[in-house]
This record gives sequence, C-alpha cells and structure tokens, in this order.
Amino acid sequence: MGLISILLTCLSVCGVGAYLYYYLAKKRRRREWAACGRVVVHCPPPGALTPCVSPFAVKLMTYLRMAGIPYQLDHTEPLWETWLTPWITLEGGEELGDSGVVVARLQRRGGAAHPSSGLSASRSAVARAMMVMVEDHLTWCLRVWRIKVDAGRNLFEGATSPPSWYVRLGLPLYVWLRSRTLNQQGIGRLPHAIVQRAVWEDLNALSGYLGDKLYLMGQDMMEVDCTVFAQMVNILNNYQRSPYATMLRDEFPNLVQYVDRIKGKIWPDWDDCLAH
Ligand SMILES: N[C@@H](CCC(=O)N[C@@H](CS)C(=O)NCC(=O)O)C(=O)O
Repeated sequence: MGLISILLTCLSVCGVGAYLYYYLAKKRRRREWAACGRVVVHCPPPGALTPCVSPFAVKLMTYLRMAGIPYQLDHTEPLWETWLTPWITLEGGEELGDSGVVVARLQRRGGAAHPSSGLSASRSAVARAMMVMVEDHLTWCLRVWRIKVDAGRNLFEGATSPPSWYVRLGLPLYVWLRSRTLNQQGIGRLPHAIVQRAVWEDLNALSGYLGDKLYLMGQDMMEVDCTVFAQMVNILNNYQRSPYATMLRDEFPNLVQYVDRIKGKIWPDWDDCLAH
C-alpha cells in the first residue's frame, strides 16, 4: 500500500470516528434533555449585561418565568437547525424553534390558564402588532447601528473576557455577511438618520400606548410585555453606546420605568443570572 493510500485510510477512519463521536454525543444530550422533566431553553451563555445576549432568549425566559413554567438552560447547542437562537426541547423531547412559535405552543398547552388569554380580538390585534413592530422592525433598525455604524464592536461589550484573536479576525467577515442580510432585508440601504427616526417612531408608539399603565395591556403582564421588555432591556444594556439607549432614557422615561418594573417582578435574581 502506498503512502497516499495509508494517509487516506487514516483520514477516513478519523473522519468516521469524529462523526460517530459527534452523532452519539448529540443523541445522548437529546435523551438527557427529554428526560429532565423541564423545558430546556437552548441559547447562548449569559452576557455581563443581560442574562443572554439574544433578546429573543430573554423574551422566552421572561415568558417561562411569568407563566411559572420550570426551565433549564443549555448552551452547548445554542443554534437550532434554522441556525437561529433560541430554541427549546419540551419535556418528552419535542423540539421547537422561534420564540414566537414556542410561546404559541406553550399557550396552547396551557389552555385557558395561559397568561395572555382573555384579551378581546381588537386588543389582541394591538398586542400582535406591537410584537411584530419590535421584533421585525425595531430589531432590524438596531442591527443597522450594530453592524453598519459600529462595525460589530459592540458585540463584545457584553462579554466577560476580551475576544480571542480568531474571533477578532473573523469579525470583518461576520460584519460583511450581516451587512448583506441588512441590505437584502432593505433597511440596511437607508441613511442612518432615517433609521434613527424610525426607531424614535417605534419607541414613541410603545411609550404612547403604555402611557401610565402598569403593563401594555393594563393591569396584567402578558406575552407582549415579555417581548417588549426583552427588546427594551437589550437597548438599555447591550446598546449603551448607541443613540438608542440615550433616546430611551431621555425621551421615554415611562418605558424605562416599565423595564424596571418587569425586572423587579420577574427577574429579582437578574444580577445572579449575569456572567461574572
Ligand atoms: N424570530 C426569531 C428570531 C431569532 C433571532 O433573530 N435570533 C438571532 C439572535 S438575537 C440569531 O439567531 N441570529 C443568528 C443569525 O442571524 O445568524 C425568534 O423569535 O426566535
């Protein structure tokens, strides 16, 4: 057997071995998650400023806490098959991705007892519109600042240790890929002044609707509050150098008080959930 054949055989054996190891570890993790008797939330590890750098994961955890559903966290597989985070494993092993889909599934399971039941059709429509506004418009505007204006530097601000050399090296590629996504979405092609104005309009709409109520829909906290809280707390903590944290603090104090209210109610252990 020539040297090349020996090398190829070794490479194939190592490849098959690595694949088998990965496959078996993945299966074992799934067995453990299905058997743990809780909802498992798969997401990136805690940041130094928020319990997770993904506001969608913070929304999901806030919802689970509000609904009194026990959960545990997993950071070994933060991305689902969609390459998005968060996703969950339900007790029994069912996997679901997308925070909105997950909440809808949990609500169906909870029946009439779920925390957003009882809204009239028109109030439910308003709640839905606000959720779509913050998750499918406001977040894109924020990403324009993060990626196009700040060139991704702000991504490291929630980390507890400085990024490694290879993460720094990969940053320009990540920024380039994300900029393409922003351009494809459309919002990335607009001048930043227009994007800033759009953020102001969104925050103004939320602040106006909240007024001096405790929660967006009145006295009771609901799914929409988890969604809006997560995005606002993200701006206040993970976007501190952006114009938007200042905008929120200076122009929309009722939203800042709302964030503090929900933090106090749902996250009394907020500081313990941060990376130290
Ligand atoms: N609609 C999804 C959005 C999830 C999402 O955009 N997650 C971001 C992190 S905050 C992500 O996974 N980004 C990875 C990527 O875009 O490649 C949800 O509600 O879960």
